[in-house]
Amino acid sequence: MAGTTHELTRRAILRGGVAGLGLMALPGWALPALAQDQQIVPFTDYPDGWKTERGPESRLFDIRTLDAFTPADQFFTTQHLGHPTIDGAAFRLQVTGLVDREAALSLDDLRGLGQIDLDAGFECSGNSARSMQGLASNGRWTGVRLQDVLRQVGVKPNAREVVFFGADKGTEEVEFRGRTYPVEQHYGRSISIAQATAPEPFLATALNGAPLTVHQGFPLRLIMPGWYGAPNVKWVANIHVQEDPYLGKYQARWYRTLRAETIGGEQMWKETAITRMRLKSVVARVTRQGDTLTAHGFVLNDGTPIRSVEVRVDNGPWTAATVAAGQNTYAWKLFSYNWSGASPGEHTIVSRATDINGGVQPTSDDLATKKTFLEDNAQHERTFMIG
Ligand SMILES: Nc1nc2c(c(=O)[nH]1)N[C@H]1C(S)=C(S)[C@@H](COP(=O)(O)O)O[C@H]1N2
Ligand SMILES: [Mo]
Repeated sequence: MAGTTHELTRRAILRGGVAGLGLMALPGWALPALAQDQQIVPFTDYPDGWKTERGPESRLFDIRTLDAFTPADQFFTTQHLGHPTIDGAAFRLQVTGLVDREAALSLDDLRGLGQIDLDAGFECSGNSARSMQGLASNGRWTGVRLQDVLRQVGVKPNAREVVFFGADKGTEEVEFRGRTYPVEQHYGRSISIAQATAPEPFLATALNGAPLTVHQGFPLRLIMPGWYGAPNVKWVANIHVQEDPYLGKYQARWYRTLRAETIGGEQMWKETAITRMRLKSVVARVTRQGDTLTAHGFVLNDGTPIRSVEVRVDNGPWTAATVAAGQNTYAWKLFSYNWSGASPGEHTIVSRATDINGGVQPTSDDLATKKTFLEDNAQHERTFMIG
């Protein structure tokens, strides 16, 4: 396989690790620091010149530095309309539409509703082998439950849909029957009233114990635990409750998947919205200590408990990896796998996850009836070099 051998230094691993989280307590299942006689085994599948920085506002996470939590300055980041600048002291979250009492809530008002922590990871629905799975990260978020905000303002009986508008906006060409209309639009996403009043949706003000960075949506972002990145609206400025479905570009057109499904014995083509994450596991890092090799990786999904992760080296048998117990429902789940006896030269490694409902991570062949590129949760074979 072509490509340069990417060196990842011991220092980069330590820098990327939990050490960066300051006072945060280490969870029992955090990855251990490298031992003195343990080396990083280089992957050979990174394209030439691969780097994490994609521009001032866009970054991939280098999954070789995988740990329980992704430091804020390494958290992957992307958006469509650039970064808005928001003064946290003057900030007011507008809550409007079909509510009993429209409100303008300061950050202190929000904190007063009761703060909790939530461990949640997510990936961009466009994440795949093409970006070396770097559009994924995991964080500890602090904030308030959306249901507590909605209870505060009171939701009217005819409310059906809750729309989240970011402060970010730009001129968009809205296409309609062959013509385009340039209008200024905010990034907007919606969820149903049933989804919005469930316990999970979360308005975060902090990541890993510090206020949100502008990249992650300062001062307020929505976290939909177990969902892809797009619904996790950053810089939330307005929550608007309405009866009609919201059909904005980033809800109704930009984040869709076209795939075949067998319905009543017939193949039907369905376009579905990007919501819950599909089951994915990835081998992120391989280390070596004497004759023992260890692979580490992560699993992301919608929070359904994981039954197993299996690893296959050099097209041998699928063998069970260890998924540590007690990892939080919506966090990414770390797994590890040990083996020995690897000969010098290039090798392959791939993982596949299975959930407790028997859902198995697909191969890329299994995804042949998925025509659009989002939601690519295919097994991702990696190559690495033993010197
Ligand atoms: N306001 C706003 N929120 C947004 C976006 C955006 O363009 N504007 N992009 C979404 C997409 S597509 C992704 S993948 C995630 C990325 O979040 P991150 O930058 O914290 O990783 O933000 C989501 N939230
Ligand atoms: Mo995304």
